[in-house]
Amino acid sequence: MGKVLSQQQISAYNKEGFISPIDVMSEDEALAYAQRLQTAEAKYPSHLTGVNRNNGHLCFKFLDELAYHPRVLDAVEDLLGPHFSLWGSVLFIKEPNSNHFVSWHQDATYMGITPRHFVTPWIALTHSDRHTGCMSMIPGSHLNDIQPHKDTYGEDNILTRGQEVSNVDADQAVDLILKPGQMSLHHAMTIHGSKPNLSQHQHRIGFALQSFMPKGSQQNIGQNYWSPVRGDCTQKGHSYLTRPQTDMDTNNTNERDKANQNFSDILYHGAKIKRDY
Ligand SMILES: O=C(O)CCC(=O)C(=O)O
Repeated sequence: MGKVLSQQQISAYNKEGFISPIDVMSEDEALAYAQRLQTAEAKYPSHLTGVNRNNGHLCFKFLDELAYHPRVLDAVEDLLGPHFSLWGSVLFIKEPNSNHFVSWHQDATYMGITPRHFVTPWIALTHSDRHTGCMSMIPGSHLNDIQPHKDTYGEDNILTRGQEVSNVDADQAVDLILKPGQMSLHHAMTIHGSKPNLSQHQHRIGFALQSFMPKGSQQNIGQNYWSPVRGDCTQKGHSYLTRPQTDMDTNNTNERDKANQNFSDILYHGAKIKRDY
């Protein structure tokens, strides 16, 4: 038994490449976070759209609280051990009745980080189910190597390049149904994707901590900018990002911009087209 995960859940993660659902907070608490997001979007509209849906935890307190939520970190520790850092975060928002989708992909493909044994918690702030476009995972796919990805730049695809693995047997996919306040955990090599939000009224909001990296992980394309999280995170050549004490302090937005430029340089490395997210 780990701090949060049972031995059975840890074994399932190793075998299938994901675990879901895991309770993090109450539904009311999660909806209060969704409300804080809405308030922040109204106050700072350009800071929570496009590229700025990345790394918001570096300049907004409510996203920092989620990134460092003890239940999330305890579950990550159960999988990675006591020493780990956070590379980045992404708000995956699908508006009601939108065509936005995520093609089948493996996170590790363009992140430039080795070894590829890192983990992403995806926290649901609203209902994430078949109707609203939940994530689906291909069990056991993390045990294979990186598959060829085709950059489609599909208009409604929310991945940077619209990168896609072909010939995925969708009949094998497992849908991760989450209530607000629950999370899933997936391995960097697991093939996953999600369909559009068919709901007329509900947003589907997920906050992905992408990803937590065990000590020893190395960035091979861009700068080594990291948020130290637990244990001894010091590594030669790494620079450390600062946590926000208040919302939108200039020092923190500068750090977010620096991290986002680095994100973009890495994720679009060698790409023919660069989009604004
Ligand atoms: O939110 C989604 O639908 C996809 C998210 C995703 O691909 C990820 O967190 O790795």
